[in-house]
Amino acid sequence: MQRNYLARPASFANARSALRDRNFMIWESQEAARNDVQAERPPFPTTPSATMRTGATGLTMIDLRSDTLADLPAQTQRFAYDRQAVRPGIVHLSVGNFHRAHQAWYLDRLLAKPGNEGWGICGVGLMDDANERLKKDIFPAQDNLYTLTRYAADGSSTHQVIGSMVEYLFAPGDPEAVLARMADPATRIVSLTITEGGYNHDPATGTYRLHAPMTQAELAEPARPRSAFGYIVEALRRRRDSGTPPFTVMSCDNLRDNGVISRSAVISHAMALDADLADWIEQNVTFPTSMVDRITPVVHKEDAERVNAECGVHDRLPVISEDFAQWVIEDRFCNGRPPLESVGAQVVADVHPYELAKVRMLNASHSMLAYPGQLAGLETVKDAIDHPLIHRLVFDFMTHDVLPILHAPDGMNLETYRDQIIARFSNPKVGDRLSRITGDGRSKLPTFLLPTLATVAERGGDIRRMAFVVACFLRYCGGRDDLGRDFEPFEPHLTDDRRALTGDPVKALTTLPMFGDMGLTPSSVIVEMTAIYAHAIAAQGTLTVLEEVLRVASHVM
Ligand code: CS2
Repeated sequence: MQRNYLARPASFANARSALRDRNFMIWESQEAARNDVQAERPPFPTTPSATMRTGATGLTMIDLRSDTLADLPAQTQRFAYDRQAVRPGIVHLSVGNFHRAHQAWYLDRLLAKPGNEGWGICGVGLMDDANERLKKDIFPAQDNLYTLTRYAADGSSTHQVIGSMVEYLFAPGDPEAVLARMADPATRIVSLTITEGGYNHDPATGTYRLHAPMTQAELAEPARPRSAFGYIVEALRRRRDSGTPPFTVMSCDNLRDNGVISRSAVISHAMALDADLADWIEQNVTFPTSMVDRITPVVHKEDAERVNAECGVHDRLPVISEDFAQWVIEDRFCNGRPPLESVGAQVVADVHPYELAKVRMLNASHSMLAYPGQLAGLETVKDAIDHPLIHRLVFDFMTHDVLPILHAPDGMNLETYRDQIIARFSNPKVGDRLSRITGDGRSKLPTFLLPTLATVAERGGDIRRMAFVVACFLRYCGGRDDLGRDFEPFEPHLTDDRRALTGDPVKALTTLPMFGDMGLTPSSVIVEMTAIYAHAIAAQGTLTVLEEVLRVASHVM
C-alpha cells in the first residue's frame, strides 16, 4: 500500500492552502525547463576546437578549457583554487542554467576557501534528448567549465569562470557510472533541479505516480533507472547493502515544500520495491527544504555573442544572471554539509516564511508586470517596470495587497524587500524577457497570485489590481497583443479547448482547474470584476484600462 508522506505540519495547513501548495511546485521548475531548453541550445555551431577564434563581433576570443585558463583576458576572473584537488561530494541531477548560476556559483566560492576540496559537483544529465546530448558534447570539450556573467543594478558586470562542476555524466549513456558515483562514500549530497514533471507527483491526490510508464519500467528493472528517483533509490539501496552511510537529498527546485515532496517521491518509489529499504530511508535519509533565488534569463544567441565578446572567451554555453542571489536552506543534512553560510547562504530551521515572501512578492510581481506588459507590446521586464503605470501597479500591489497579509521572516523588512525587488526588475543589463515570465501562468498564478486574491476578496478588500491582471492573463491566452500582433502563448498545461475558454472569462474562471479551489461562481466579485476588465481591455487596450484601475483602486485593504 502506498503511504502518503505529504502530510504537512499543522502550522502550514492553512485553510485554502492544500491545492495551492501542490500547485506551487509546478511553477518555476517547468519554466526553468523551458528556459534551459531555449538557453542551452548552443548558440554557436559545433566547431573543431581551436584555442583562439574570431567572434561575431570581430574580436579575438579564447576557447574555454583547463589549459587555456591562464591565458584568459583579465576581465574574466578565474577561480583561485587548485581544481585538480577537488573531488565530487555532491551529485547534481540535471544541470540547467539556474543550477549553474546559483548552486554551482555558491560552491565555486566555497571551493576557494581551504578545506572544502571534497565539495565539488558531479553534474548528471538525465534526459535522453537533443539538448542533453549537446551538453554531453560541450561540457567535456570545455572541461566542464563555463562563464557566468552577473549584471548588477548599476549596470556593472562581473565575468567569471565557474569551476565547481568537476565531472559531468550523461546518465542515458552510462547509468552504471552515475550509480557508482552516487554510491561512492565520498558523495554526501544528491541535489536536484529536475523540474516539476521530474517529481512525478499527482497534484490531485498528493501522491507519487507509481503508475507512470517510466516509473513502472524502473520498478520492473531497478538496476536500470531512468528518473531522478529511480537513481536515488537504487543508489541508496547500494549504500545500505554495503554499509555506507546515506546521502542527503536536497531539492533545489522552486517548489513549495521541496523537501517534503522529494521525501514523498523517494520513499514511495522505494516502498514499491522493498519495504525494508523504504524504512531505512525514512529513518536515515534527510530531505532539507530550500528557497532558491536568482533571476537567470534565457540566453539567446545574441546574448551569448555579447557576453562572449565581453569575456573575451568562446563559451558555447555561457550563463547570465543578476548579481543578487539568495539561498535559504533547512539545516537537516544526514551526512555532513558544506559550510554554505560562509559564502552567503542562510542555513535556518524553518524555510517556509522565506518561501512565502519570495513567491507572493517577487514571483507574483513578475506576473503582475508581465501580462499587462506583454499585451502592451513591451519586451523585457525592465521595459515593463520602467513604464510608469506598470511600475505603480507593481508597487501598489506589493504595498496594499500583499504586505498587509504577509508575515515577515525574522529579521526581514518587507518594505525593503519590495524596494529591492523593484530595483532587481529595473536591472539595465539582465535582459529578462516578459515571454519567460508569462509562460505557464496556469501553473504559476495559483501559487503566486490567486492565494492573495482570494484572501483579499474574503476580507472584502479591493481586488481591482489583481482582477485586472487575471483579465490580462486570460487575454494573453488568446495570443494577440494590443498592437494586433499574434504570439504563441506558452501554456503547456492548458489544452486547446481550455485555452479557447479563456475567451469567455466567466466560463474560464468558473470551470478551469487552475481556479478550481477558489469556489468561484458567476456572481462572485472576482468573476464579475475580472470579466468587466477582460471586456474593457479588448475594447480599449490594456494601458487605458490600467490607468483607470489605478485611479479607482483603493490604497488600503
Ligand atoms: C519568475 C522566476 O518564472 C517566473 O515567473 O518569477 O523564474 C524568477 O525569475 C525566479 O524565481 C527568481 O529566482
